[in-house]
Amino acid sequence: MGTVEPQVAAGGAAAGAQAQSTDGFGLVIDALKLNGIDTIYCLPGIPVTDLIRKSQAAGLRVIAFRHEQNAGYAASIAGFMTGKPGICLTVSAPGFLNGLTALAHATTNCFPMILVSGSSEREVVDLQQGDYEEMDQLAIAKPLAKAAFRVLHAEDIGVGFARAIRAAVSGRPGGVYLDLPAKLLPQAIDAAMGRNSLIKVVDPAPRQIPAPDAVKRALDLLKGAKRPLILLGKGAAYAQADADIRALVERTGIPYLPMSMAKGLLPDTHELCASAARSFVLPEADVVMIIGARLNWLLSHGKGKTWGGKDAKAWGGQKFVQVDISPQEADSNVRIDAPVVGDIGSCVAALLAGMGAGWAKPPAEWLAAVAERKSRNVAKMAETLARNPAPMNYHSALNVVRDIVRANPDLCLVNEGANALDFTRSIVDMYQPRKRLDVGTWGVMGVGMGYSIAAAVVSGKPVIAVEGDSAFGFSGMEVETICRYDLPVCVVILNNNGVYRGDETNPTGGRDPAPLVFVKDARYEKLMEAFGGVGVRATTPAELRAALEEAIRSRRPTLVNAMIDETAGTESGRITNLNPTAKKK
Ligand code: ADP
Ligand code: TZD
Repeated sequence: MGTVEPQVAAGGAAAGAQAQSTDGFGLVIDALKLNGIDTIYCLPGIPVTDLIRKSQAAGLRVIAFRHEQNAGYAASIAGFMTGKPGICLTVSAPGFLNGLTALAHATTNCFPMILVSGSSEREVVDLQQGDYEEMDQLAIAKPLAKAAFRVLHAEDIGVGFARAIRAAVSGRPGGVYLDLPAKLLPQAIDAAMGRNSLIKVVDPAPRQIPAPDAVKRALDLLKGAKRPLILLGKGAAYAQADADIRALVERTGIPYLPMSMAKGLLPDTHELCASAARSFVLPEADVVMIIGARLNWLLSHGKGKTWGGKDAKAWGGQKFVQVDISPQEADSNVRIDAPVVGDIGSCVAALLAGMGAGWAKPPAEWLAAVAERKSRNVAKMAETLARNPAPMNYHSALNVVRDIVRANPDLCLVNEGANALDFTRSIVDMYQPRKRLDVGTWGVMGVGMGYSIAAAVVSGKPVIAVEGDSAFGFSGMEVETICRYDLPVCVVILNNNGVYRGDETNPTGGRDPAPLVFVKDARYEKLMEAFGGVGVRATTPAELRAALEEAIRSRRPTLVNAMIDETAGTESGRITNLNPTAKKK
């Protein structure tokens, strides 16, 4: 078992008379280590303070946050980046609830994560007698988690973690809740018995091989296509089948569109990348192969005008191949003509094998039409990026970030906001897989600092977080955590003085500000300085560039307050159509 001493577990009971025993603390730590989990994202307090201390003493990397939601988001994205469940550890009731948003987020985004929360005494909770931080946490977590478990006896800790790990990473990954009542942790048991009770999970995410007839059906459909398209989602990025996915795209010669977090799976500058022709290829394609993406709102549910349908609900006439590990995903929005169910690595390998030699590339007219549309849009974008207005706007600021990422393709780019999100996604090219980390399926605000911290911890590489000023506010206090752990995170706030934009006024003329605006010219950079990091206020692209270059060179925690034209944004960014009341501005 490696980490377990001959007599007593790592965090276990004291030496001497009790040398033959271990306890719940030690078993939790050993269960994690035994399964290759080396980091926990947490916030201490009753009843987990000692568990956190002992975890650090036993050699786990312990990252302690200022708010559990951020620790939870960190765990969720660590799960996405590594394929191992990210661990978030919290106290009971309110700490648990703070972590729960991130657990639900992990489940929604198919990220493997385990929320481990201490809880108060079952006897008191079940009789509702008013214990300290009393709450039936297991019942509350269940509908939001892929699975939820409670461990009552120290000898079951091994099983509890094994089940949680399997549930988090097997099949479609998701968030798992593990409830550890306060009384469990100090429970002493015989050390040998404890050791034997631990489980090293064998093959936690077993390969799921697709059926040969399903693979053939998919290939037949693709073969007959005149205008084929491949859609890569974050499931494809998660699967870590990077080389095979690239080979599939290149050998078929089919243009592809990456979803936001699949950017960089192949470099965005790849000649078959059709991002710059998105609004052309979606309605024009006749066969679309979706790999690790869902036809949810982000893809207009596979129908409507985006797909060439004659109205909002109409089918555009495309045929779909869908490669996914979840057999229930097909037909969720439109008919899937060729579902291929299995893990993406196995499915893509089977598709490559099934293609054989002599696969004909798509018709030249299709490739030429895509290329033509692409180059037109790229030229238009280049023109916009070359402008240098005063004050800065999204384009002139993001043109700098784009250059920095091109020069440092292994850095992680965290991104949230509305306009700050949409413009960054379309302007900043990504070159490597799993480097773009953003708001995901919910379009949630608040992931920024938790993601940045985990990205720095997991990758050891610099992180740039491009944040709307509203988005930053949800997790901004974690700049202290960034400074405390001295992480190479550079936060860039695209500051337009408000939510979406900063120029609204109170229509009554009263003293209160309009609900979408913030304090004008807020000095966010001072927040970073307060904890010993570097703060920069940038009003020009040149100042922004210098600050970013220095942050990457020095690896010091940095916050650049990039002042943007307060009239530059659009309400709800690109999803104004989903906002029932937005005026198109
Ligand atoms: P995006 O937001 O990028 O469009 P989604 O989160 O909607 O992506 O979809 C991801 C899909 O990938 C989910 O349907 C999930 O079941 C699937 N998936 C995740 N991991 C794997 C895997 N290893 N193999 C196959 N499918 C996977
Ligand atoms: N709360 C949560 C948790 N998630 C959300 N998505 C929202 C509220 C609503 N919302 C958005 O969808 S974007 C956004 C909010 C509040 C902030 C947009 O302002 P910003 O970015 O300053 O972050 P831009 O660049 O000014 O648009």
